[in-house]
Amino acid sequence: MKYNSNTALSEIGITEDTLTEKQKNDLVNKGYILISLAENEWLDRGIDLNLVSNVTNELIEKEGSMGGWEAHDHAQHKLEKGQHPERGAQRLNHLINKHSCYRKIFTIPEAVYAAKFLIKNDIALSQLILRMPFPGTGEQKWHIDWMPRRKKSDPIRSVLTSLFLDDFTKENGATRIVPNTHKLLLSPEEQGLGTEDHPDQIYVEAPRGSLFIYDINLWHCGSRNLNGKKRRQLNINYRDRKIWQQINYKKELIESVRNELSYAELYLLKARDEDKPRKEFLFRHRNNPIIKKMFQILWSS
Ligand SMILES: O=C(O)CCC(=O)C(=O)O
Repeated sequence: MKYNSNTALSEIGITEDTLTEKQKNDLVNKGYILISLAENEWLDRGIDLNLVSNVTNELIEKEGSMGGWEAHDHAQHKLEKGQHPERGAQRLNHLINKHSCYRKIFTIPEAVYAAKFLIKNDIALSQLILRMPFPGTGEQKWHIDWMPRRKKSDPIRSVLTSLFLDDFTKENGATRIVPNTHKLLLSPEEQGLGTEDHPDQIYVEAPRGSLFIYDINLWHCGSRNLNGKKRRQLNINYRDRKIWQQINYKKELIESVRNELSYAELYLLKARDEDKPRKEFLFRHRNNPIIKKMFQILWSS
């Protein structure tokens, strides 16, 4: 039998019961769920939130404006000028290579199950990143993180889980969302929205240790960090396995990390010997209209 995402999930111990029926219904109908876990529950899962938090702070300190550039090769001119990839926010990327405290984060069962459940096709991790808005700034325009669906039958290509490393409040820049917008066939940009308030918006306020899982078609944006308190989230982004990964794990994973990962974990990173490497030239030119169109056709087959 062909090894696929179901095989990998089952080897990692992820079952149909990973999410409740209500959580599954909410993902489909509202476009998101929020799950809060206490510090000791994370420890039981082998994830030490204190360690993750401290290591993340050290990386922020070390990388500064260099942080997060791994996935933004198309805008290298900004890197040369010492700019952050996103003005107003600290980013870090490729965390799996950077410390062992992140290794269990990309296989958090709820994140992986929700991705497979919504995407339906085989999945792979696109990237595991940090985002932290800087004091007094960090607001984003309303957006979705993929091309808008055009037909009701178009598949969901991507699912995002944010693990909150700090309490998220309206004052420190919690994510804003508009529930139920994941089924719309227009992006917020196409509706003319910028950073303004939306009448149906809510702020995703939740304690440190929470998981916010959402369909990437849900209208969302980072809000301004008003009170300057830290607001760090780790974003675990799974995509349809056919689609580009932001990080080419097959190429980038360092040997010592690769040796520690199971076959199922390597499968989820698309980094097994038998996984095809990302085509770097095409990836770099993925926004070229001809290449974009070509891949849209390929992915829809
Ligand atoms: O950090 C947040 O609250 C949302 C970030 C986001 O949507 C993005 O960077 O695309």
